[in-house]
Parts: sequence; structure tokens; C-alpha cells
Amino acid sequence: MNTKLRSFVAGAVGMVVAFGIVELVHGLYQPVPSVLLAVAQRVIEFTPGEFATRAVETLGKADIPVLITVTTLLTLALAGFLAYLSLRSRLLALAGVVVLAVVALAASFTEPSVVPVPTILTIVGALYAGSVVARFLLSASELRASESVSQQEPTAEAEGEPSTVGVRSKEAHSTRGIAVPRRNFLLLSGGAAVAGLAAGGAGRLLGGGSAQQTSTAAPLELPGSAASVAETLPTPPPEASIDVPGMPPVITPAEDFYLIDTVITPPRIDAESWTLKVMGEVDNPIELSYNDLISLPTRESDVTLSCISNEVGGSLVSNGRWTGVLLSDVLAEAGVSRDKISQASEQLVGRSVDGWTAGFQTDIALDGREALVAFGLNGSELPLDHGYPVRLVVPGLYGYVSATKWLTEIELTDWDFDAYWIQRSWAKEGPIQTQSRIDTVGDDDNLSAGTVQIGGVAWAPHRGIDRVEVSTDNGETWNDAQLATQLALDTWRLYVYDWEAEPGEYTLKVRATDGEGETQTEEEAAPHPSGATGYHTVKATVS
Ligand SMILES: Nc1nc2c(c(=O)[nH]1)N[C@H]1C(S)=C(S)[C@@H](COP(=O)(O)O)O[C@H]1N2
Ligand SMILES: [Mo]
Repeated sequence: MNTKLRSFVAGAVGMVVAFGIVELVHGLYQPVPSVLLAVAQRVIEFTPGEFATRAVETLGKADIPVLITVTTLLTLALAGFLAYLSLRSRLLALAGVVVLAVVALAASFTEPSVVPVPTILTIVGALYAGSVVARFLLSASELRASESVSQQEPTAEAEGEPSTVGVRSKEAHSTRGIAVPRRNFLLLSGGAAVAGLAAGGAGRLLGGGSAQQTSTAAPLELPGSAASVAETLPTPPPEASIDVPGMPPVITPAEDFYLIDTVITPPRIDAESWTLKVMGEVDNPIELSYNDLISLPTRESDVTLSCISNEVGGSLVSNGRWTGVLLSDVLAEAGVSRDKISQASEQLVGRSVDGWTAGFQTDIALDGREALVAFGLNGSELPLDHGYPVRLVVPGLYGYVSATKWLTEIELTDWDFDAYWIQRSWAKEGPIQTQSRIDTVGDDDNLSAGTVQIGGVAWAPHRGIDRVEVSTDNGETWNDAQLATQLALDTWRLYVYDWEAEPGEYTLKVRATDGEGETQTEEEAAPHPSGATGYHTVKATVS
């Protein structure tokens, strides 16, 4: 192993130790953030529009492990480079470590629940420990000693900087005292890396860092008894479902509900200390506790939510049974009513504890649709990653303009404010496009001749679905599908078409007509900037 490589390894191992220490502290004490995740989170937020859009939205959560891995590797490489640099100039290397510390602190201080002093101590301490380890490994490999003694051309800094020379020669002297044979370098590095990884692993385990907790949401507890739910919904009638293999259930189980957001780990919010502010252009700014909120008239409402990034035929759409209070009731508490909306209060912005925002026309919250400040999904509390304790759900609007999770603030403001995804070049208004999907036949399926049930879901939330047609000849002719009962105008509707299939190659298509008589457009559009359009198309062979 040559000099360069050894110093590089020493630096990288030092950084593994530093990361391990921070993760361990984070595991023991959550208010000290995981620096790695904090940095990765800031990378997501600072990534400009188009790229962020593709990476965060379209790939959903799949890109996050990639992002974390890349961030880790880059930091390790940087640490390795700094260790190498330290052979030439300790001052430059030290400056590099200071920059790392500043970046780590800046990233960490943006985390929602950070506590400053322990965070500073942890980060500075971890970097210090990491440098000590790196220096020890360098000396163990006798690099520092031999370099400083035998280097023919000492760098200008080393020569001209008395304090550096002083430190260096002292170092060279002392390291000889503890010099370890070169062959132990790999062993020592390996040992230090394992210790760092073990500390980090222990931290992750302690903090339950990767638990998403979708499936562990607690049953919803409302004041008094469940009877205080003013309007509970009956169990969906059997006619709302269609029993064909491949068909989705009419209400999506929480653990299958699609998941899209910009956070690496969902904020952990204590409902006891959580509050919701309603502020901005309102007569009577208020701040509600969780108990204040759930003491307002509660209702259940079936609403289909879709992500604007959903491709035609994609799965970023789900139907939930939400429990909450009417957004209009919460607004009324703050003195907001429909006749009082002005230019200055034209937009309703939901703000999450992590600063994420979504905005839509205030009028939509008051036009009679059941826009909810929701705290329950399918009879349980909101799962952590779907917004616990409280989120917004607005029928008819894509999530990026409306469905703020981990909600903590509702601000009434003018139309000039651009929320998170608007700043990143998505359309300012996000009404959900009418869409339909074939679920029971997959692309390139081989089907047997006879009756083939082509079925799936169609949705135009808040407009409803009046008709679904299926074509088996690439759109030449269309056949009416049977429709299941629609739970509500705000939900998707299941359909099935019984096709008498004869052997051959087929191109199947589906199209839906909404409750206003408008058939979904055939024109194909990508999700960006206003949502995907076009007919879902599936090729199948019948034999
Ligand atoms: N705080 C916060 N809320 C958010 C988001 C986010 O990134 N952060 N993403 C939004 C988007 S783009 C969508 S499509 C929905 C998805 O909600 P779900 O993950 O519960 O399905 O949440 C919305 N609410
Ligand atoms: Mo979305």
C-alpha cells in the first residue's frame, strides 16, 4: 500500500469513527441529529427543480439509500483526502476539518428538533476523535514520521509556519515512541472501522432510525368515546368492491398506501406538545393543541389521494378513510369565512414541522368539499410516515399543493407565495387529472381464450366517475365497463369489463369520464408540470 493510499485510508477510517460517534449519540439522544441524514436531507432540499423532481418524486423513496450512500462515500473520500493533505500541510488539513464541522453543524441546525449545545459538542467531539484516530493510524504506519523526516521538499507552509513546524516535529518525535509495524496498519484500520461501524449500528438500533412504522399506528382515541365522531361512515358496501384477481381493495390498507415526501426519516412529533397555528391574513390568529383540535366536530371521509408524479398506469394513488375535522371549521375558529377572502388571503399554505409547504386557493377549503385537517387513517392514528399526528387532505388536489403532512401551521397569504414544489417548477395549481388504470391484466400477460375480466380503478376526485370504457383493439372501438358503487365523489371507482377473448395479440386501453361529462384526454403528457395524461395501455396475448 503506498503512502497516498495509506493516508487516504487513515482519514476515511477516522471519519467512520466520527460518524459512528454521532450516530451513537443520536441513538441515545434524538435531539442530536444524525449528521449524515441531516446532510443528505439538505442535499434534497437544495437540489434544483427538475433534478429533484425526478430523483425525489418519481423514484419515490428508492433513491434515498443511493443518496445516503453517495453522501457517505463522498465524505469518506474527503476525509481521506484531508489526511493525505495533512502530510503536506497540517494547516490546510485542519482548515478542511473546520469546513466539515461547519457543514455538519449547518445541516444539523436546520433539523426540526435540534438542541444546540449537545449537538455542537457531539459534532466537534466526533471530528476531534476522528482526527485523533486518523493521526494514530498515520503514525502507526510510520507515515507521518517518515514523511516529515525524509521528505526531500517540505512544503512552503511547513517551512514558513513556525507553529506548524513545531507541532509537526513534536508529533514526529512522539509518534516514533508509539510506532507500530507497518503490517499492523490494515489490522488497526480495520479494527477502528469496525468500532466506528459498531457504534453507528448501535446508534441506529437504539434510535429505531429506520423504522417507518406504517403498520404500527395506534388505534385512534377521541375524547369521550368513538360516539363523539359526529359522522362515522358505514363499512363500504360489497357493491363498492369487485372481486377479481389483481383488483385493488376499495379502501387501501395503510401499509399499502403510497408514500411520497421529501424527508429521509419522518419527523417524530409528540402530540402532547404539538400545536397548529392558523395565522397570516386572518381576523383571529389561533393556536390549537391536539386536544383542542380533536374536540371540534369530527368526521370520517373517504378521499382518494394522488401524487402528481404518478405516471399513467402508476401506483402513486390510493384511497383512504380519513378521520379529521373540517378545515373550514378550523378556519372558522380563526375568523376566516368565504365572504372574507381577499387578495391578501387568497392562498392557504400548509407548513410542516420540517418547513415543507403546500398551497392552494383558500376558496377550495370553503367551497363545501370535505377538506380535512386529518388525524386518522382507516380507523387508526396517522402512521408516522403519513403525517402523524396531523395532516391536510383536500379532495380533488394533488398532494404536492395540498396534503401537508406533519402539519403545524396554516397561513393565509396572497397568491405570490410559491410553496416547495412550485419553487421547483411544478404547476401552481394542481387539480387531479381524470385517470384510469388497468389492474387485472399486466403488460405482456399471456391470457387463455374465453372470458377475461379487464378491471381496475378510475378516479377524478371531487368530480366523480360516471363512465369507464375499455378498448381491446388499441382504441378503435370502446366497450362500457360495469362500475362498482362509488363510495363518494372524492374517491376512485372500481370497474370491470368481461371480454370474450379469442386467440391473438391485443392492445388494451381504458378511459374514464368524470361526473361533469368530461372524458379524460387521450393526449399523452408526462407528470411534469401538471400531471400525467393519456390512456393506460396494456399489451396482452390470448392463446
Ligand atoms: N410535510 C410534507 N408533506 C407532504 C409531502 C412532503 O414532502 N412533506 N409530500 C406531499 C406529496 S407530493 C404527496 S403526493 C402526498 C403524499 O402523501 P402520502 O405519502 O401520505 O401518500 O403528501 C404531500 N405532503
Ligand atoms: Mo406528490
